[in-house]
Amino acid sequence: MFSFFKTIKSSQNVITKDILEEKLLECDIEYSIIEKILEAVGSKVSKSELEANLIRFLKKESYYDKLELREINNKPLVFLIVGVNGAGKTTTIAKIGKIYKQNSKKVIFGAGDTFRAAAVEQICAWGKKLEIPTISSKFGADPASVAFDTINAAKSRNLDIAIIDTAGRLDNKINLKNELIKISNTCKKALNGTDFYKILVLDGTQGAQAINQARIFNEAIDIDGIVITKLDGTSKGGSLISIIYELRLPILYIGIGEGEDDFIPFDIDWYLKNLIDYIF
Ligand SMILES: Nc1nc2c(ncn2[C@@H]2O[C@H](COP(=O)(O)OP(=O)(O)OP(=O)(O)O)[C@@H](O)[C@H]2O)c(=O)[nH]1
Ligand SMILES: [Mg+2]
Repeated sequence: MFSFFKTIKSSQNVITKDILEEKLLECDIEYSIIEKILEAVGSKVSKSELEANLIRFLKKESYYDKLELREINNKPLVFLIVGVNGAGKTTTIAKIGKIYKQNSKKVIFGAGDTFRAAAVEQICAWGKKLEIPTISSKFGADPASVAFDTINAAKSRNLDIAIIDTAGRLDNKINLKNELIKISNTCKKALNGTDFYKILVLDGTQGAQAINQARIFNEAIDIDGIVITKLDGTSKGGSLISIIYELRLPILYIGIGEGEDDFIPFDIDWYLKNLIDYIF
């Protein structure tokens, strides 16, 4: 069973606030957030007290309880996958595709990253491995036109799910935003004005940087939900707390490896239990 925070259990019931702060820092939780979580506690903290404070902070103050992916019932159901270079977009597309395929849905991929050399080959290789068709164009082609073709192929073949890859360049904020808006508008046009999901992929080892990236993407195209990758093999699970608190967007899945099965739905209660079990 995957767990974020790996340690030898101390089985203590009460620890000092200083040790608790140290442990939370070790998990990569930002100090300003730790201060907020521990605002009301005394010099010694019990397991149940920490639990109550975390719940207050994450579920009430950040309204996480009310955050859910909005419902869209389109056919095809379209996912536009965005994020910076190397965040894990293409791998995430494979993982989402596999889940839908296992649920007997007919899936198609769109190779919308026409910018990075070998990006088209990478998604086509995933498509081949998972037996999911992939719509692609040549290197340097207009990504919006690939998105358009992918949605049209899904419509004409009566498929359920279309998942569209994008390039992750962030060298120029204005260009990135313009490109995102163009692809997003094109998807909407291909869907005759109906809705689709815009999913942001964030590298979970990037901390505050990931939050800044998310803001830029969210400003350009309203993001519906987040996937956080690379949470395997680190004790960095604590960065999720900042993401939850700062962005107030639903975290849908987390990536815990490079394979197509290394993907688990995110559940806030499970996450909090992991964190608390690490400390006590
Ligand atoms: N350990 C680990 N590696 C991951 C995870 N997700 C993706 N990767 C790896 O991270 C690297 C980048 O992943 P990609 O899926 O190619 O990322 P991308 O966002 O499509 O990158 P660009 O196409 O360059 O923008 C690859 O080596 C992946 O195998 C994860 O959850 N855990
Ligand atoms: Mg990619």
